[in-house]
Amino acid sequence: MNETPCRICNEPLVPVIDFGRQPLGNGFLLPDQFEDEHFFPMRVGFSDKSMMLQLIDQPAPELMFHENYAFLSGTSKHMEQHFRELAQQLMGSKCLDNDDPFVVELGCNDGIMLKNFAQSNVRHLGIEPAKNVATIANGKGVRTLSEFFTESVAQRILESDGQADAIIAANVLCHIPDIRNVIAGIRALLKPTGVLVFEDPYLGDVISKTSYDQVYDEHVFLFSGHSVQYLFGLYDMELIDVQPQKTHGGSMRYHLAQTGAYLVQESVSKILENEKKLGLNRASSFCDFSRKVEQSRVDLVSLLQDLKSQGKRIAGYGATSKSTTILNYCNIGPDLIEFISDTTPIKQGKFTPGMHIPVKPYDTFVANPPDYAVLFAWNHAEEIMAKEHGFMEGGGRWIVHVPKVGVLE
Ligand code: JHZ
Repeated sequence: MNETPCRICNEPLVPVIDFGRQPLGNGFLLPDQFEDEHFFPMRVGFSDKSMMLQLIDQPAPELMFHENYAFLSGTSKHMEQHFRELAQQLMGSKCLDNDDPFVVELGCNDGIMLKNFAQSNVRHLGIEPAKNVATIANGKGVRTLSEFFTESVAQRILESDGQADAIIAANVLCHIPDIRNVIAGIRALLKPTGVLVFEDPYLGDVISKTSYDQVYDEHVFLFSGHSVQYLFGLYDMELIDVQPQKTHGGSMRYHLAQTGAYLVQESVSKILENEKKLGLNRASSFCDFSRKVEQSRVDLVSLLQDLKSQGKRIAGYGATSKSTTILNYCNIGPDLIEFISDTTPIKQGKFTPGMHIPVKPYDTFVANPPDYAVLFAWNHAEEIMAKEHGFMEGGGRWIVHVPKVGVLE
């Protein structure tokens, strides 16, 4: 047993996997910052009581989310569409069916979702701790406060705007270590008929696809129906619906409300039943996952070394936060991967966290295509394949690591 207690139930955590020393997932940096780079021991633990898979240690939030935060949601066309559809679904839902609905989004990033509410003149408020990203959202006409959402921020919003009909959080709650304080704030801010809709990478997909790259500093929790039900039950809230999503390599959209306020959909019992079969509610089930992760590392490193020994040039596609875990856990550096192409200007010209592989603009990939490209942005595969015919026609090949390491034919 490890001594760090569960952030939800305070019981000791059972360590299930150790990824070793890891840097910040989005800590892209310049050579003069190499020496002071921040590392932390990335171990994952599980509590049989709260059924929550979580990081045992996590760097301070201020180290991860600040005025130079590197990830912008709007870099994917598919994600734009995904959030437009979610906004439309919510605008037609029962909880917003009144004269002056009010919607709050936690971690609204660059306003990718709330801009849809802003364009429809729905009263809204975004909360985004990363200042540079909040400025972009405000620039799009999305009313955004730049701070971390807490119970006391919820009180301030209550005084200025009143209770919310819906609170949304997409790829946000799994980042927050002090989640209990945030849920207390959500509970206070929501109307009795209000609904919380949030989505995050789903533990069931991570386990079934061995997508261990979903574990990095920012993702302190990997949720399941079981852990979400336990956690919100502490605040007299219940799961009323769940909807699996394709985004981020397999996510789950959870709908929650005050206990008894809404009819609970059948989807909830179905997902819980399925999770029991997969063993997502027991620490002992993660031994097999841990073995598969280790095998994935061996397979990826030997594939890259083999190609390199044949004189092939290898690059990466998408300097994702997820790739930070892969590169550091597998100890893959510039000797194996020449550069990683990424469309996000703030990452370009910098080096990847920990392994210091150069990040280059997409033009470099087009002008000087490698023989092989590791698809680090594998969760955007559909969108990327649709626009990258030229790479394969020119003889280029994709290397994937999810669900199994291999070369796409
Ligand atoms: P992408 C981030 O994770 C961080 P990441 C965060 N912690 C989280 O939870 C999820 O997002 C939501 C580039 N790209 O979406 C853009 C191309 O270069 O997998 C991005 O840098 N060309 C908040 O970083 C990266 O790849 C393209 O055609 O793992 C994709 O990052 C496309 C589509 C993307 O999230």
